[in-house]
Amino acid sequence: MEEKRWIPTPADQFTFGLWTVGNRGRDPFGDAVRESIPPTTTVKELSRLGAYGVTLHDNDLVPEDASLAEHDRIVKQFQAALSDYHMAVPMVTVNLFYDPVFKDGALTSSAKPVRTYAIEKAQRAIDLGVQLGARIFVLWGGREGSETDAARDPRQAFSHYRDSLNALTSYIRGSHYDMKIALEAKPNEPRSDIYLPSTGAMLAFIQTLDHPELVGVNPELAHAKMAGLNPVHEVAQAIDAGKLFHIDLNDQRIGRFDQDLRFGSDDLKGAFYLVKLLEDSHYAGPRHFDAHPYRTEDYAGVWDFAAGCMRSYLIYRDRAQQFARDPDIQEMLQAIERLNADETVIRSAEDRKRWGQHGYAYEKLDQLVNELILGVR
Ligand code: GCO
Ligand code: MN
Ligand code: MN
Repeated sequence: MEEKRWIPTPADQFTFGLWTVGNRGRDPFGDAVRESIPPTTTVKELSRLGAYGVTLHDNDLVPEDASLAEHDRIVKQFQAALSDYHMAVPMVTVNLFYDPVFKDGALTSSAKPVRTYAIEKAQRAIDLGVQLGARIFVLWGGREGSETDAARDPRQAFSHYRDSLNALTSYIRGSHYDMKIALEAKPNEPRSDIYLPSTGAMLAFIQTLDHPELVGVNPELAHAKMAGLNPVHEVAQAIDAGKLFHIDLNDQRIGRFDQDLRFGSDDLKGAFYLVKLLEDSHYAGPRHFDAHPYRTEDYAGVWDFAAGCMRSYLIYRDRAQQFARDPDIQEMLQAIERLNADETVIRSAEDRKRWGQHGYAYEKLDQLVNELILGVR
């Protein structure tokens, strides 16, 4: 009976990057364990599982050195698959990190030729996105960082970053595109330190741009955790600023390399509060999974991974709704609210003592929520 609620449909707006299910399991210590999946197959399989759409880097679809004719053929074939399987492309991004040309940065490179090439590559990726119907352009600056600060005054990197982003928003405006940019922060990896390492840093930086209204953020859960931060608070700050343009859902243990684990697979409580936040705030954008199947998996495991991300989201959403209905939890929340609504002004030592001594009963509340998440309530 209840199972029915956990079957994804396009209305849930679940999306996956072509590079996520298509990840071949290569890591710094071992080679690929799976063949690449043709983008049209990904579209078909994800649609079968109930996803709403796919996202892509320019080069996930079209090889960098493709001729114009090849480019058109590949895009046409992909569009046909999208239409056959009723799949959308709400977001595209650009690969400014793989090619050795970007080894010392792309949009922040101190070399003008590299910066110009990066800006033009991003503009072509924006064009491709518009062609596919995308309205969000994610920018993750994987190479925008350093190993040694002897190489560059970081202030110069910010200034190049700003000029490059201004060039992109001016391109979007000049082309009359309905497209917004979402910046994605990550503290490190692949570089020792990446500039603008957190969503908060990006939110501040956006205000210094020519067109801040065209630029928001794409927080990724794993990246906040890599920095030892609470992703729920990061996302909440982005919502508060009206800047949550997109989101990358996955999972991560604090203190590790970028694990890109299946959404909701590791930190059950964190996933619950994140889904609750997105639902409570009526976040209307796609629920985008940016994660990788374990390296141990074959193709069956890849689709188990994708189905697991979506199913987990729906279960957490269900639990969030149950939180709002649970009489014991709600009674406790009301009691806290009554306590906090006290209008007395704290003036005397006695008043302070009273506030200092009363208990908030969060131990009990947290235990109730844990039991709800564990499915025993
Ligand atoms: C990572 C990043 C990427 C970006 C993607 C979009 O850590 O590898 O999360 O997956 O999200 O490249 O540009
Ligand atoms: Mn990541
Ligand atoms: Mn990401």
